Amino acid sequence: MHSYRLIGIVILIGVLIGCSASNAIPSPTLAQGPADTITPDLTTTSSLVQTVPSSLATTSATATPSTAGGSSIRFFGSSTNDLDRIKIPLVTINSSGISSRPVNVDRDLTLEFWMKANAADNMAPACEGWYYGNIIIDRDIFGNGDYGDYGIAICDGKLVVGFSVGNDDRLLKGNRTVTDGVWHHIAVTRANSGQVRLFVDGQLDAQINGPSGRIDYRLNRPTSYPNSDPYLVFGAEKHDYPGSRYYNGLLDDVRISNIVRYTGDFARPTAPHPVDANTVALYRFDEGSGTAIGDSTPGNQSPGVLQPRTGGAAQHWSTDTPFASSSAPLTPRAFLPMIIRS
Ligand SMILES: [Ca+2]
Ligand SMILES: [Ca+2]
Repeated sequence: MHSYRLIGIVILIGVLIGCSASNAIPSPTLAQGPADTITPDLTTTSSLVQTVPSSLATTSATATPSTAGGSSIRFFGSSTNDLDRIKIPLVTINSSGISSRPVNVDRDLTLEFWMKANAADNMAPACEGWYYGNIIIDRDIFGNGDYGDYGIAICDGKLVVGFSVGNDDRLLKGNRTVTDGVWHHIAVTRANSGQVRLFVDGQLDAQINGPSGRIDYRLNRPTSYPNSDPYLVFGAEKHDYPGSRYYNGLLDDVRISNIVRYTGDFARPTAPHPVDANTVALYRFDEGSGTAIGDSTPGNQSPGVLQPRTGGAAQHWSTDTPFASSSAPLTPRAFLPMIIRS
């Protein structure tokens, strides 16, 4: 019964296409049909994302990691309970006491990474604090910044970058929309003088005078949040503060440096970030599986851990990278078949 109806529809469409082509008669019905499926309503797509996460997992899990193109990390933006994120300890505790890992940068700093995300998956509105956005990088400590804390998030489709020293909390607001479903190279520089600059694809996007002075995590500081405060976190609000928003998208090749690398526009990189003397941590995310996150600087001194959301680690690995874009789609295109079917 169903197949007969389907065949009938196919024949009908075929006839209509045939008529349209041979007689050049405009067909409003046909013209509107495909257009609706090509440009799905973002709100509708977003609701579909919530209901069919398994298809995303399949896309990532079945992709074969390529040694040539490497891999990136996929965050899903919804999990709490310390999941769906990467955690990198800022300090080491051993028999000789507590010490900083190299990633615990104290003064001049450059954070660079590649991101790919869609607007419908990162809906935080314009904000006056990075902690209200869809958080990509979180080096917060609960409450005031003490020596210092900082974070990078998406608000209204643009990046925001916040630095706090003591109770001096300042926010840089980006201008360019980055949630357009393509890879962007992001660089944030912060000088000990307080100057903060944001570069999108090598172009200066915004700058502010932030608070000056050291911004590292203070060793031996007391904390009620030992499982989140002394960590650098990717893809989540590290404290799972109620109402927080999380980054939903891809992240790759995060390089952290102890200098201000850029003071003006630069050419968008065409290859993964190299390691040099000022690179204090580099996360290539080329492992392709599992939960260990290596630091590609000599000695792997600031490694991290992927905390998968429900469903396991495989769904977090993607072969879609800035340098070898694969067919693995982000969310909207992934759900076209569902929209057509309905
Ligand atoms: Ca804080
Ligand atoms: Ca990579």
